[in-house]
Amino acid sequence: MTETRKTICPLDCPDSCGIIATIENGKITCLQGDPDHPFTRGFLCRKMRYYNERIHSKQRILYPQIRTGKKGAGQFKRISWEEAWNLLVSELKQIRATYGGEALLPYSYAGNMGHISRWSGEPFFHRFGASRLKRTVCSSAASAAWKAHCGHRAGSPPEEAGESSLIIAWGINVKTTNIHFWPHIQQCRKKGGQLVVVDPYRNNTGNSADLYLPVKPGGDAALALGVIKQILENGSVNRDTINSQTIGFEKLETYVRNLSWEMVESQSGIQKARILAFAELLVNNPRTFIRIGMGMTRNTTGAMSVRAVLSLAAVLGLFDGKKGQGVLASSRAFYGNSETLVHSSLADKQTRDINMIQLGEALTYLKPAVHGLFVFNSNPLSIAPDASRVRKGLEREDLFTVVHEQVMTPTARYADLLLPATTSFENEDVYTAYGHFYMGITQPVIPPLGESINNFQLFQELAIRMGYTDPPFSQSIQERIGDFVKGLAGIDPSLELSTVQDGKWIKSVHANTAHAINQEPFYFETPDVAPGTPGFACLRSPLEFNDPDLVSRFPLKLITPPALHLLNSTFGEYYLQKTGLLLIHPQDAARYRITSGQLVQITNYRGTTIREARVTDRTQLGLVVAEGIYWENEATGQTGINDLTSQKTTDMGKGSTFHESRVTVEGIDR
Ligand SMILES: Nc1nc2c(c(=O)[nH]1)N[C@H]1C(S)=C(S)[C@@H](COP(=O)(O)OP(=O)(O)OC[C@H]3O[C@@H](n4cnc5c(=O)[nH]c(N)nc54)[C@H](O)[C@@H]3O)O[C@H]1N2
Ligand SMILES: Nc1nc2c(c(=O)[nH]1)N[C@H]1C(S)=C(S)[C@@H](COP(=O)(O)OP(=O)(O)OC[C@H]3O[C@@H](n4cnc5c(=O)[nH]c(N)nc54)[C@H](O)[C@@H]3O)O[C@H]1N2
Ligand code: SF4
Ligand SMILES: [Mo]
Repeated sequence: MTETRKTICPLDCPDSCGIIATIENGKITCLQGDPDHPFTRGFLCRKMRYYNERIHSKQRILYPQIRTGKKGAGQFKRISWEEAWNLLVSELKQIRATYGGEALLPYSYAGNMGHISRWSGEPFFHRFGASRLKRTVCSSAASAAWKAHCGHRAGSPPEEAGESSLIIAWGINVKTTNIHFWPHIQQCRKKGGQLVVVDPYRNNTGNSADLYLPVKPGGDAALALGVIKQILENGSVNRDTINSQTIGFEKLETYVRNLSWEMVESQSGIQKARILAFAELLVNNPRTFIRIGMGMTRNTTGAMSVRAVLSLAAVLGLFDGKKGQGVLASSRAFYGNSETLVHSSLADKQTRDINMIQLGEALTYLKPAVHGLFVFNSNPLSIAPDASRVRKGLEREDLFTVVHEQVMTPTARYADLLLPATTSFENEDVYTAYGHFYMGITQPVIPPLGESINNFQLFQELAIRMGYTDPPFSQSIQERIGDFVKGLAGIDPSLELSTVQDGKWIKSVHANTAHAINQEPFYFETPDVAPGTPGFACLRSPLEFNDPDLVSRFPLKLITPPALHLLNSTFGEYYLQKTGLLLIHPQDAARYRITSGQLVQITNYRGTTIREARVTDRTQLGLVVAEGIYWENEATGQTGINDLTSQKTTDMGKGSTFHESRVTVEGIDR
């Protein structure tokens, strides 16, 4: 029997695509884009088009297992769920009795973006009294910067870009990470509009740009403030816009007027003449849309970069809300009452916070020590920075590690207890998006495979077996979805929930007003910043890039953005034999005697890994680029790219600094 069902892509991607799945005899045989989805309009990226193979693959973990080999060896024995529950409950009870609740650390992120799947562990961990994971790895620097200057604005609907005459992709690789924004760029260009890409290397999107600006990594604030300086100096600033829509321009104006062009050029890496030309382009195109990516935030001045670009947008009047104008960092189309998901009131006290970026530190140095690690919806050994520290932690014999997973990830290999997880196609959930203004609710497409259970079931059952009788633990998944959706800002209150299940799209009410001259003014100056940081956008230097000791030992800068065919570390099982490429500038390649195709050892004081060199002028002198989080490989001893990245955090939001490492390289003979 063949039938089709609608669902939503669960992956951590701004597009949150509508999907039509074809099911034949209980198996998903085909996945296609849903033409009715207003933003993603019927096409899927390559990763999801073949995701049915991953769902039904031999690599799926389908039964509970316990470790039989040494930690990391990936040797396990099948057990029953009853045995698994008994072991889990007795280990957790023992950890709590011996060391206290905070000795347990949950570790989860966004393997499945469904709001229920993502947050279903929180009620349990609050009730247990576990340490609290601060989930800062992705967008916290950008969010802190946005909130400080824009307050509760939602950002502009991306469709508006199609009406623009100029689109700036600033620190975002649209063609790789936000592919459904591309048709709007095409629409803009068809009518004679232009695309500018600001990025330290000519990425996939930069290759197709009308203008590419090779900013220094961490140099965006200098570029943005340089443009403001030029707009002020040549008198094209629109005082009416500034007076009517913004607050606190004076200090920024004085600061920018006093900035030297030498400073702007040296920090941005862009010559003055090019900055003047960029300023002219912006002033001549009032219908400009700035799409801000996460890439520019992943260094120790990341929040400041966003603050400066937002300040430039405000000077240009892009928050005005006229046709074709816009600024989008990530959509806040819907925002919910998170309490309906996390139930923090179940905690009887405030327990300690642990930043997920500093997992290495938490597992190796932190006192009182972590003795239980509960991983789900994430693959920390691959995605967290400073992986050699994380690995050291996972090797500890006095650490009990539970991993709830779909496939045998590098982290799963270190589990003491391994539990089988469903894919999103096997359970219901609710999805909003961070790249557009639509949400939807899904039903299971197929029943759970093997003995796999979903995140919600896992924690509901565990809570009951721990003896917790609080009401949230007897909720059904439908009740949790209902609670969450009821409180969502962005939904039309008259909407009947039962009418929108299964492939109907709900448009945020903010989509109509979001970018209009409404709500709040833009604050050039804000008290809402980190201590010691001025309230307005200004220049700061990235810490690791400019550390004189590290500069002398590790002459090259490294950034590590996503690859087209991976989604963070998801799909890594397909590329076990691949090291991934390292892009290196021809002059650096000559200096280190490296040729394309050669293997290179990349090293710094944190760790080392191997990649295949690609000599290219797509990157700038002094900068190497490693796209993609390929898995480490126990069999070959190959480590991952995050062995080189740092646990340092951003200037605001305590976010990640994946694009700020210093390294050296050495060619190795095959
Ligand atoms: N195919 C694919 N798609 C993905 C992902 C994936 O892994 N693969 N990951 C998803 C996730 S979780 C996220 S958060 C998003 C992230 O997607 P994006 O928002 O695009 O962020 P990044 O890919 O980290 O970086 C984007 C660009 O920023 C550049 N960059 C690095 N440092 C700087 C800088 O200092 N200044 C400027 N201007 N640019 C800089 C990088 O070179 C890169 O080209 O993508 C999502 N989509
Ligand atoms: N070097 C470097 N590192 C980075 C980044 C970078 O640009 N460079 N990007 C960072 C960013 S932006 C992010 S968002 C993080 C992402 O970090 P993670 O959210 O950990 O992302 P994934 O690597 O996709 O791993 C998710 C895992 O969850 C599993 N999974 C999927 N669905 C479910 C489910 O329903 N239940 C359970 N139990 N498991 C499930 C998948 O099989 C997968 O192994 O990585 C960060 N790491
Ligand atoms: S990964 Fe992104 S582009 Fe690909 S199907 Fe999922 S939401 Fe769409
Ligand atoms: Mo992310």
